[in-house]
Amino acid sequence: PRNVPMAITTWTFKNATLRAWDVLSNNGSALDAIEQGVAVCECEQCDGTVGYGGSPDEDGETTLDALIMNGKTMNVGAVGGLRRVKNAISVARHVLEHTRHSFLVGDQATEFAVQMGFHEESLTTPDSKKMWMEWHNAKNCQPNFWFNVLPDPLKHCGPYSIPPKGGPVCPSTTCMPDTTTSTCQPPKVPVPPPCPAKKGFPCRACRRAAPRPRAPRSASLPIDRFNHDTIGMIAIDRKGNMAAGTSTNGVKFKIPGRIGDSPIPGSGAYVDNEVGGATATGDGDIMLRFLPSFVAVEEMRRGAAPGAAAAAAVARVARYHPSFMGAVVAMDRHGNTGAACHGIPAFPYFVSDPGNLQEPVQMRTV
Ligand code: SD4
Repeated sequence: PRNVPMAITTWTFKNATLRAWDVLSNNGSALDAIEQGVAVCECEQCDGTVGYGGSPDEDGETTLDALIMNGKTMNVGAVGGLRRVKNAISVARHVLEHTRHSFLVGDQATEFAVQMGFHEESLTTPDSKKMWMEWHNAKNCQPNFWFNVLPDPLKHCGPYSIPPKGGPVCPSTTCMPDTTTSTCQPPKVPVPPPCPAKKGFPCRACRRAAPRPRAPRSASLPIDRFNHDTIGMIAIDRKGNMAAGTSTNGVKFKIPGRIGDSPIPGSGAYVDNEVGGATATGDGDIMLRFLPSFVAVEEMRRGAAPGAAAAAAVARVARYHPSFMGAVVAMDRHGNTGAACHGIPAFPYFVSDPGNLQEPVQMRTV
């Protein structure tokens, strides 16, 4: 192996990379480097998009997603929608090492964390409260209902093509055949009552008063896009063992319960000692459908260099979603690194520099 040990991190998260480097250069394991490096960002609330006090959901709560993967055993520990516990990456490591499972979510992930000795506390801060209040007041209730739903969700219904006996075959499960007129009709969804525009009215209660029309699969959320700065990290230690991990508080004003790409193995990160690792950041609702980290690792398995592998993974997503925003970083088992991005002017990432004791980590850009 050439550039070993080595760590690589998404975005400008220098302190996290320095911590990982510290662990690795003191003969620590790749798993420890990932856990401790990522934990730095969780404590520092890197860019407000990692850790507590950032990206409140529609209800104002911050929840955390994290993943850690061991490239030697191909085992995974992950948490999704973790509530009221700050150390998401460490809880994920506990899932990895103290359970036979891979992924715990929501309140039960919290319960597990508490049983493991983690401290339970609110993840809301004055900043996240203010951010949520401003958003909430600006929406004035009614638009809030529709906030995460595409306009005209029912327009999906189109005309049927072959009218068989007994009524038309309708093109989607949301369309109902009308045998009298031989047309496809949208289902009769009760129109949500407008919320009274009263200050402080609980929008969520209003939203629940009527069923939420389902957004079509192609929905791209009209949210404040690219509030995306998940930390993703890949490390290789002196023994040649590799690990990868991610941690994020997701996207701002998401529907409570939404989980993005970051904690999904193969999507947020993936690593295999025999090949290398990759991690992704960006528009998680789209990216998770394409498992870009898995794709990048498999590209490297087929012989691609890390940069080309990352580019192939990004290109796969872009083929279907030309306006998506995201990036993939990759590192092979020899410590060679590369990255690719799409839909953003530039994507910075940090790489440790084993040969340079003065500046042990360096920022690069694609
Ligand atoms: C998500 N992918 O939850 C995460 C957010 C993110 O950079 O940026 N990633 O969609």
